[in-house]
Parts: sequence; structure tokens; C-alpha cells
Amino acid sequence: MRSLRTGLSLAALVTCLATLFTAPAAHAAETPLRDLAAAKGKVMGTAVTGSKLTGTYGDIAGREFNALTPGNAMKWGSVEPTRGSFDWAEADRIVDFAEAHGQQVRGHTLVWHNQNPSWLTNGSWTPAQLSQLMNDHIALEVGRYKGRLATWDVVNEPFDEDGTYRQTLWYNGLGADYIAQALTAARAADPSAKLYINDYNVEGVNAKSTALYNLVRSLKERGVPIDGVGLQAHLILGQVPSTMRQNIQRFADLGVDVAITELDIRMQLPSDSAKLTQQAADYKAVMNACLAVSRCVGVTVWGFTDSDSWIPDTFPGQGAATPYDENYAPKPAYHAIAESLGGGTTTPPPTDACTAAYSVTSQWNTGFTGQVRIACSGAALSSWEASWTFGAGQRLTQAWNASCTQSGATVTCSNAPYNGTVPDGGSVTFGFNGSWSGGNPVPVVTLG
Ligand code: 9MR
Repeated sequence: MRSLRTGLSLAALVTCLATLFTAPAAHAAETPLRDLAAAKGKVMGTAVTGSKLTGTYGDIAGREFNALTPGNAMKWGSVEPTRGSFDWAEADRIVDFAEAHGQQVRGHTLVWHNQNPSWLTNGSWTPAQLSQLMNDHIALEVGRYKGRLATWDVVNEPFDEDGTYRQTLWYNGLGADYIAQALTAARAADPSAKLYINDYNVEGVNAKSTALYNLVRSLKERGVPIDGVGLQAHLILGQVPSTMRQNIQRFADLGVDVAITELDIRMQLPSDSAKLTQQAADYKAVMNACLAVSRCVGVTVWGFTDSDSWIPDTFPGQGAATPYDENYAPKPAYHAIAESLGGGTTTPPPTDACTAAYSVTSQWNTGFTGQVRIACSGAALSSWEASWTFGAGQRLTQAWNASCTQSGATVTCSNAPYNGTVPDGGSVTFGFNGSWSGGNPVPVVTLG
């Protein structure tokens, strides 16, 4: 009140606060997803990047989820880039973080055709050598975390879309029996970890999921250790398979657990409220399919924020696939997950702040077009400056509706003479072109 008496107007005070608090607090009053999930005996997990587990990213990862999956840190190429020389730093960091936060860890992944070290993929190996390499890798990595990991994705993506075995280093060298060998080695290295086979496009009943079903049935019949199947669920907006629950149930009926291991639901950018509403319904449909089957142990999202998602890099022009936006604001999908887990059904009040959201609207081999949308709710701006750091060497080449400069990796854009005002409930957007190579990750924008 004292500041009001000194003559600072309420509007100016609001503007000032909005400038200070550009990253909205993520509705701390709501019950975290992990508590809702735990009350139902379910896992609510997320894939994480170890180096990001601080600040807001770490706060949300620790508060909202009761399980973590290293997105890349435990893959063979990450842990043994050079033969015999190991890097466990990021994997250890994630496991330590999980233990400090009372979270399970899903180990991901031991035997795959991607993200292997080049010494392995470029080598030429006899079947006996290949078998030895695989078994030694499993013994070492599973043994390292023995007793600390709840689950391992032992074999990843063994099938092609038509249900035949994928032609990989492992299949071509060892035949389909590599799967049984890998599971047996994992069981020996950590008898308490649940062992899974994990694949994508196996969420509904189709040729690929039927091949997986037949494999699991035969492994069970042969007494090979197999505890569960992971349905990755990298889905497209509006395309949740209608047979998902039925498919989960048929695996459960074989006597194995089922987990949704890598859920994300991508859309064509830019997102809008209709797409985000559809996405929320899709997330809820996946949650409900899992919740309907007691042997479905839970759901893991493949990254919880749009700023840490593989989609924009792999599907140019698509994104917004996760439950939180790039600025860590929960999206309708977040609230849909909470509702499916029995959380509050009221839409939270809008956060009093101005926020900036960066998105790539189109991308081609060397360039891209992006935009930043500055929106205010319960606050207003009379001028603005948005800045971000490009994480992969991108360069800005042109901007419109803002005046932008780039210095090193840092881009700073201030309003044009005609669009400095962002009223309460309003927004402004500016655009730019840039160049990229190698990767074009979405940065977090700071508003000042
Ligand atoms: O999220 C991972 C991404 O950062 C990697 O670049 C990519 C490489 O293939 O792998 C991503 O994770 C994959 C997961 O390990 C297995 N299922 C598909 C996921 C998305 O590609």
C-alpha cells in the first residue's frame, strides 16, 4: 500500500510485477500427479534429461512424477562411446535424483538398433562375439544399478510394422533368440528388476502388436524371464487407437504387466485451443485405457515439457506433444491426466503474469521460421523485451514485428513502435527466420 501512496499507479505496479514474474508458478495448490497416481497404485513417470534436473525443470520432475526414465543416458552409445571406456555420469545423476525424490527408475534401454556406439555398429563380429558383447553389456549395466532400478526395457523395438522381426545387428547376427538371451542375462544381473520388451505402434491391436503378443506368449511358454511389455505410445493428435484397452488386456491375460512407456501426442504447429482440447481428450483416453486394466502399471510421458521433447527435431513443423508448454505452464493435457487420476476437475484460475512462448512454425534443411507469442493474463505490458539462447548454433537471419539482435548465442528482441502494449487478456506475436544445422531445439524465452 505504501507504494500506492507514493504515487505509483496500480497499473504500473501490475506491469512491474508482470515483468518480474514471467515464469508462472505451476499451480502448486493442485495435488501433484504422483500423489494421485500413487493413491491408485499406479506409476506416473516422465523421461528426463539428466543435465536439466535443476531449477524449474528439476522442481517439476521431482514434484509431479513418481518414476523417471533416462531419455538417452543409459543407451549403449551414451555409456560406452569408446570400447572399454564408460561414462555413467548422466545415468548416475538421474538415479541419484530419483532416489532423493522417492521415485522409481525405468532403465532404458539395453538391446536396441539405435544409439549404439560406432565401434559396435562398425565392427564385424562372429555370432559368438556378438553374443558375448551383448551379454557382457547387460551384465555390466544392469549389474551397476542392481537393486536400484524397478524396471528395465531390455529389448527395444524388435519388430517391423508388418510384424516380422526387424533386421538389426542383433537379429541378423543371432537370430530371434537374441531376445531370450538378453532377458536371461538381465535376470541374472538383477533378479529384482522387472524385465520388459518395449516397442512403438503396438498400442492398438494390429499386426505388429500381435507379433509382440505371440513372442511374449512363446517366451512365457519357454520359461524365459519376461515380466512386461512397454507400449511406447508416440501418438498423433486425434489418433488414439480405439482398441488400446483391449490390447492392454490381452497382454495382461498372458500373465505379464503392461506399461505405457513413452507417451506423447504430437500436433501440427502452431498449437491452438482446439488442438490443445483434443490433445487433452487424447491424453485422458490413454490414461483411462491403462487405468481400466489392473495389470497396466502406469504411464510415462516422453518428456514432460515441450522444451524437452524429441518431436520438433524429428517431425519438422510438429510439436507441442507433452503436458507442459515450453515455459513450464501446465497445458490442458496436464489437467486431463490429473482428472483421469481422480484429481480436481475445475480448470485452474489463469496465472497472473505475462509469458512468452517460442515455437518453430516451419523448418527445412538449412532454415526455419519461428515465432514468439507474448500473452498476458491478469497483468499487462507497455513495452517488452524477449531474449533467449540458441542451444545448437542457430543464427537469426531476419525478424518482423520486433527489432532483434543476436550476440553469440543470445538473441534479444524488443517491441516494434506499434506493438509494445500487451493488454490484460491480450497477446502479440513476432516472427523470424533463422538458419540451423544438426539440431534446432526450442529455447526458453525470458521476458524482461
Ligand atoms: O528421446 C530420444 C531422442 O532424444 C533421441 O534423439 C532419439 C534417437 O533415436 O531417441 C529418443 O527416444 C526414443 C526412445 O529411446 C525409444 N523410442 C522412441 C524414442 C523417440 O525416438
